[in-house]
Amino acid sequence: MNQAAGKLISIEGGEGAGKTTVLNAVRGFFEQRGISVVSTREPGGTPLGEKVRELLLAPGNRICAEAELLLMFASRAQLAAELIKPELAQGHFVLSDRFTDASFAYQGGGRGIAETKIAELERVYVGFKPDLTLLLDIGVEQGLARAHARGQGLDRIEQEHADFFLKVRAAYLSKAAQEPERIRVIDASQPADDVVRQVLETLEQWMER
Ligand code: T5A
Repeated sequence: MNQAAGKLISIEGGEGAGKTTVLNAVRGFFEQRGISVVSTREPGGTPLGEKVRELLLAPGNRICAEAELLLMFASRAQLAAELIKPELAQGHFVLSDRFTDASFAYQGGGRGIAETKIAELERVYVGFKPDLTLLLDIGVEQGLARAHARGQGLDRIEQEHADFFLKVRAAYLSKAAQEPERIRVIDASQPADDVVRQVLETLEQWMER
């Protein structure tokens, strides 16, 4: 791999998949190899994006599917312009807690917006995909149980029905099947140490390509 080139790595998964633990492990993996990593998240990651995130996640806000999709992309366009593109241009690695695949899964699979519409927004307003995506796959019940066990209350999207999350999971797995080189599926139902082990093996393999 050309170490001088910046790379974007995203971490995806349903609710309670364990992205936070994995994000820390991925950051550690690169830092141990002397590669500086900038972490960010979606929606959010910039001052504007964090305001959009509050709008999107506040329980009780009434947001139609199309507005939800466009707000996700507003946050993403700002993040791409303000942080991701400049960091990649400097040869840095960017680690993002979710990116456009989440829109395909949640607004596409979950809300039923056509994949072609989301792909068009991706093409016109983002213009790039992550170099590597780690998809933390977990059964919906198990993931929601973890999210509930955090005891922090549920945000607007977490309050959706199980059926919504079943569609989200199916859409993620379908995208991974379409792009198996970029999207690596990790079995996130395992204890945290085992999940991290799978992630580190995947990263080692990816770095050696
Ligand atoms: N969204 C986002 C869209 O709809 N479209 C989009 O385009 C984008 C970008 C916010 C929401 O926005 C939606 C998706 C989301 O609904 P978010 O901030 O990523 O996105 O919100 P969440 O997915 O809700 O993030 P969580 O913090 O809930 O999930 P994590 O990070 O996957 O879970 P984490 O790491 O906090 O773990 C949850 C709990 O499980 C435990 C942890 O300790 C924690 O208590 N845990 C484990 N327990 C047992 N075994 C393991 N292996 C464990 N790993 C973690």
